[in-house]
Amino acid sequence: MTRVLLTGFEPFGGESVNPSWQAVSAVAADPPAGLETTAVRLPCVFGTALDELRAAVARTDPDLVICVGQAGGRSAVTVERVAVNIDDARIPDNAGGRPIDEPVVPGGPAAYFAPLPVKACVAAIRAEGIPAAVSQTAGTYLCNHVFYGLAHLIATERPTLRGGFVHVPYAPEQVVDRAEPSMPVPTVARALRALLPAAVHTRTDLRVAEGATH
Ligand code: PCA
Repeated sequence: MTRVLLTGFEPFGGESVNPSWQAVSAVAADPPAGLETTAVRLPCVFGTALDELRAAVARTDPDLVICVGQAGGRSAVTVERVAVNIDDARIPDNAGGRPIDEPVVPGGPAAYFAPLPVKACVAAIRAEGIPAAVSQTAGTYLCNHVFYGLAHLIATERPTLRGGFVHVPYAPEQVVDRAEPSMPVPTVARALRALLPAAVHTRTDLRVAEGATH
């Protein structure tokens, strides 16, 4: 049995829900065949979020870790390509912390590519009829923080682990009074269910153009 750890985040920035947690808990309750899936909710707090991720990895000893976060304003499920070694918080975290231009890991490399076949993951989601794309930046807030910390853990301590980060749009209930894109949480959960087997089984990523011109 392949063990999968999924993480989502608690709400932040004045929202009362976070679709990342709603979606990963739905997937863990009804996982794809052959995958033993655990979902963990991370706090939206610098440092603590990474401590809790590391503890969850130690506890569940997974083969694959997919961390998920809300990216308000995006219209597709996006699989992140690169994590950067910087915390630069535009808004305070849920404990009031607001690092500016601090490294996630002092002395760590500037960036890591996701140890994940990102293009095959995107293709698997699209095959379900759900909009998906490769993203070239996970930002510089909590999601990048956790993504970089995961990539660093894999690079330095767990070379056989695969892992990556997926950003998801707002849930419709978050944007009823705003002209912002959204995606129903059951659709996001379906996208994640499609991504997991591709992430586990793809050995060589697809060689298709998914770059950006800006
Ligand atoms: N999204 C934020 C942090 C938590 C979340 O769900 C981000 O993109 O950094």
